[in-house]
Amino acid sequence: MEAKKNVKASLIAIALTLCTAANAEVAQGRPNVPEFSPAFANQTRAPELAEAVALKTSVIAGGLDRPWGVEVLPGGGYLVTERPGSLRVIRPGQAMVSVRGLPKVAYAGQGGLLDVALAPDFAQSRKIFLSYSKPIGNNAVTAVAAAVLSADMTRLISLSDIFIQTPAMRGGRHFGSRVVPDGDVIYITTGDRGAQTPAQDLRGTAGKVLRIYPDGSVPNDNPMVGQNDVDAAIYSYGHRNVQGADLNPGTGELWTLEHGPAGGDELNRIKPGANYGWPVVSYGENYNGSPVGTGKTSADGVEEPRYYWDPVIAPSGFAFYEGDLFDWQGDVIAASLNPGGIVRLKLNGAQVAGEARYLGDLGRVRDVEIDRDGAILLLTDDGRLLRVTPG
Ligand SMILES: [Ca+2]
Repeated sequence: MEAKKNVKASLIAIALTLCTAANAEVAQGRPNVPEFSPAFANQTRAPELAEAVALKTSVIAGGLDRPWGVEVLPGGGYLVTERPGSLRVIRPGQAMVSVRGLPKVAYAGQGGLLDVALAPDFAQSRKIFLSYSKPIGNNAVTAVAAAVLSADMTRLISLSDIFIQTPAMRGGRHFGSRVVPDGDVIYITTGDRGAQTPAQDLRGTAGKVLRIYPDGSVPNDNPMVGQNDVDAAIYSYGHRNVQGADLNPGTGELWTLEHGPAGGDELNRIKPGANYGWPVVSYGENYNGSPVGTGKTSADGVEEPRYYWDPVIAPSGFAFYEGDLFDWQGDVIAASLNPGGIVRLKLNGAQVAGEARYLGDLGRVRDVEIDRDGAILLLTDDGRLLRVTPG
């Protein structure tokens, strides 16, 4: 009887251990701000996704100079930006082409040529969008140019700026940015230029998500149209430095990733007109250990991040997975600059259900895209364009 009881107790102990293991978070460092707690379950340190995954990486191209953004061409091949100011056409088995006619960029600090995006009708129009830090006197701004890529893909035609951030500021920090076309409109993400307060100033476009037409004009149904002393291109505000953005394939909504300070990287679901809190509230603290803003994580009228990281993953680009090679439909696949590799989040509606991290040995990953066959494309800071497939 006693022995039977002990067996039962052991089984319960084993079951509890398995339970604990199944609910354990991804291995990571101690939080910068241990006194902060999430606003809802799984807003941070969600259970580690348990399934065994083997990944194979293959190199499409190497020797790139600080690559930043990648797009898949509908006819095969890739467009890759290099932050010093080059746009490359990469086609397997062919020599890399450097596209002529690029805008002059302010290549300093985090600035330079940033994202590239294809217009939804690229196959017919050959229109592309480039975001970059634009020099204005001794200052710089985040700007977005539209251009037509010549049929032979050697030069840009009819290059013109369709967005120029205001105000122009000094320094090389926090330019964002990503460009996400969505039907007739495009979303542009920016950063606070390291100055914090511009993110809450609705007269300017630093620290915002913007929504404009491809000709630069503002849609009549933007959330702040008709308000005084407000830039009507603003779609959401209170962002620190947004370097990841994609459309959720399940809902069509824009989701973003932004860099926090020490702790407080955020995954956000973007709602029109909403305030995302920076620099009033944050799940992180300033690098010198002082509190951000009110020192609180939440405030009335501020949207909660759908997920946050402390310590940070330093997220750059991300893509929602859509494809047939992985059973990861609708998962967030994010580039991590630190600790590096990629971070996967499984969603359950607008909540995170689990987190996993892969390929940390790649070091700093700058952008993520999904290839035509469902492979995951990665750009690394050390100059490689990689394809990731099941191992
Ligand atoms: Ca926030």
